Amino acid sequence: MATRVFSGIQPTGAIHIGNYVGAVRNWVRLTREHECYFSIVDLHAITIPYEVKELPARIYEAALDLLAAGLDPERCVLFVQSYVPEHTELCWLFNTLASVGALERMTQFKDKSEQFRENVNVGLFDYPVLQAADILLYKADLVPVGEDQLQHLELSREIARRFNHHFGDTFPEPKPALTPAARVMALNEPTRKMSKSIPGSFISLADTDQEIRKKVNRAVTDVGPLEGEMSPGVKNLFTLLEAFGTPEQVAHFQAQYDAGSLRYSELKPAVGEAIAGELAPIRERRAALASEPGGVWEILDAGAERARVVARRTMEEARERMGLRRK
Ligand code: AQP
Repeated sequence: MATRVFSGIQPTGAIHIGNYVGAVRNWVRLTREHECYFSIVDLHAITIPYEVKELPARIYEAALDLLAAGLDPERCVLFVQSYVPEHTELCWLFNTLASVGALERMTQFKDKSEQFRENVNVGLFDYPVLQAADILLYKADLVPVGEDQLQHLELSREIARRFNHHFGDTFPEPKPALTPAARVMALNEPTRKMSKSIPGSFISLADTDQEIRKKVNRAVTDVGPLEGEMSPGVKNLFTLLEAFGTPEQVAHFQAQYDAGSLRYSELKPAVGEAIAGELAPIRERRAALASEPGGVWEILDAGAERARVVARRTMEEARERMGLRRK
């Protein structure tokens, strides 16, 4: 039986090259072999402060980026989370199985509560339970994730186990598919990860060649003396070259580095060139898709319809198992 895959991305800003090498490029590969569900998780995005007026455009832009980056709606189901209300219904059922203590231990909750002290809302606390519902609604067995999401995925597995134990075998325990690429760090602060919500940290999929080159040239490389260690900024340039360049280029600059003769004036343009080369066709597809009015929303509506077929079936089963339906 084909493996079912689920993953999501938040419409919290422009999709960047970190999201691309850390997630989206891998998603495209997975669609060649598996039944895949990819969601723009807007209900997760609203757990942190956001501009109401901007959200529809962010969702649209995220879909545009994903399609341009190679997700083919014929080969996967691409949809917006809130268009499939079963996500929140299953989340409620799962809330009765998730322990407050486990949620309190979630690193992301602790980090985000620190970051948004003025708005530590219940949605933020419940985020991993909604994530469990996202995955299990489709009975996904494989979830491509970054290392930072492993704790959440473990909770999804725990919820699946508890549900099956109390109400009968219903959900598979989803396994992580760890993304092979290294984490891309922020260009302006290479000790933090590149993030949509950190201005100056990222190169977006929609950036022009000129913007890409300029951003790479300005990337921070020196962060003070580090004895015998590659500085995080230089390491990040190597990460990018590994992700976008050729193995020969990586070997060439590594040899320069080892010999103590690394020249940023050569490395940075090579990195910029490699990124620009891979993003150019994506940007072209993006422009073509954007010129078809209604095209992207139609794809998302059709995706939500397809997702709902599976989601409704799972919900009926879950309600029945939990005694929420008359015999
Ligand atoms: N810097 C990164 N390097 C590699 N992979 C990354 N991902 C995110 N940043 C990097 C991977 O992208 C997928 C989607 O991420 P998300 O939208 O769910 O949220 P995130 O991880 O919080 O991404 P951002 O860009 O940092 O967004 P904000 O600023 O809103 O928090 C995930 O698989 C993630 O691992």
